[in-house]
Amino acid sequence: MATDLFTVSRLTPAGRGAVACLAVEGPGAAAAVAEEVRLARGRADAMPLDRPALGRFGPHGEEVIVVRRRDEQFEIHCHGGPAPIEYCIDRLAARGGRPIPWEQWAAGRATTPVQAAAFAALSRARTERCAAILLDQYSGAFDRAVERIEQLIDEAPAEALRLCDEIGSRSNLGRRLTQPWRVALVGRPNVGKSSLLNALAGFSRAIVHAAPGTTRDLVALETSLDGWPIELCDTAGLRDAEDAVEQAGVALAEGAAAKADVVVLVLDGTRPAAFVEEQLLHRRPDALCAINKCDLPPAEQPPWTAEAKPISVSARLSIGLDRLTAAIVQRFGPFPRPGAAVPFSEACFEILDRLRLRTIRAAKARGIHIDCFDQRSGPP
Ligand SMILES: Nc1nc2c(ncn2[C@@H]2O[C@H](COP(=O)(O)OP(=O)(O)OP(=O)(O)O)[C@@H](O)[C@H]2O)c(=O)[nH]1
Ligand SMILES: [Mg+2]
Repeated sequence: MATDLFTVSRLTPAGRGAVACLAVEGPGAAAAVAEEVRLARGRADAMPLDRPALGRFGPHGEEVIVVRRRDEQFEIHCHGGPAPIEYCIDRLAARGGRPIPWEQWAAGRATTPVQAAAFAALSRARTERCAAILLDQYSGAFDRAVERIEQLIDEAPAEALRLCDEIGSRSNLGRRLTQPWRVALVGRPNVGKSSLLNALAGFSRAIVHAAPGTTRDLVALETSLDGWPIELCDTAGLRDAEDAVEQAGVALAEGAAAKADVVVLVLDGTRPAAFVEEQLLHRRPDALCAINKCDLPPAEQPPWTAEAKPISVSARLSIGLDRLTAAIVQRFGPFPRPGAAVPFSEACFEILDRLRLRTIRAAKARGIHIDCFDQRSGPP
């Protein structure tokens, strides 16, 4: 039986990519590659480093490019479809290679677990802005901050705790580097929620119609606003519906509003405020209010109360969308300065929690009073 000598990892996504890259590394890699690949000239276990060579893999003669990176470290570039990839991996596995996921391959090269996690997260970054923040963490921003806090725990626990809190305040933002922020558009029927979704997205995704009650289901799309990944969700108009399907739609709308990071209550500027809108604001006092149809003459009593600072928009004419976008993005919190530590994974959150707890204990042991603790860490 073949023994576990080296690892084989597919570094490129599955699917019909033009070329797939396999990393073959560890004791026995050179011998296995030499057995499987016939090069145009010479043998793979005698190849010079970093010189790509054309070859044929296995009895089927899959056309490959082989690069030797170190003595026992190879890259094999084969066709990107699932069949050639599986063929190459299976044959190397039969020679003792252990297939591992690319995340594990990456973790083996990282200097810290946070760096490995940042590398994996980078592949799931939704926008350039998210990737830049994750790249900072990959380059050590979070690890350096942890080191600094550890230095401060005994000599300056209050400062250590302040740093924990400062970094912890970016946790939600950190979670959204690989998952979009959820923004829900809610409001009465016919106020223009679907029109606003389409206007913000820049294309027609949801049906718009003059008849109230047009949208019944949730209509979600992924987009980016000001460089942040957003899941924008259009919902059924809130009203006491008689029809069962519409009632189900209203229940879904309420669920979407409850789960959203930002709720945009869309109002119709040509009609006075309604009870259902006040109710929603009561439940989500943090909702942003967008008064739509500002291209039409306003109602005598605009649907508004002064405290909520409504934003006038026209979905039809794309007026006020920049202001609305800015207000939505502002709800995500301050953008971290370049190089700032941002916790982005459960492991980061746990590290922060542990540091916090250690700081509080250290302060207590030295009789230093620190008067703050949060729910994650619990009381000292
Ligand atoms: N003048 C004007 N009309 C608008 C504007 N936005 C939407 N409308 C019109 O308002 C009507 C309803 O628009 P929708 O976007 O379907 O409204 P909705 O809130 O999604 O409605 P429901 O799905 O029924 O809840 C349509 O006739 C739109 O053309 C706007 O900014 N200005
Ligand atoms: Mg609609």
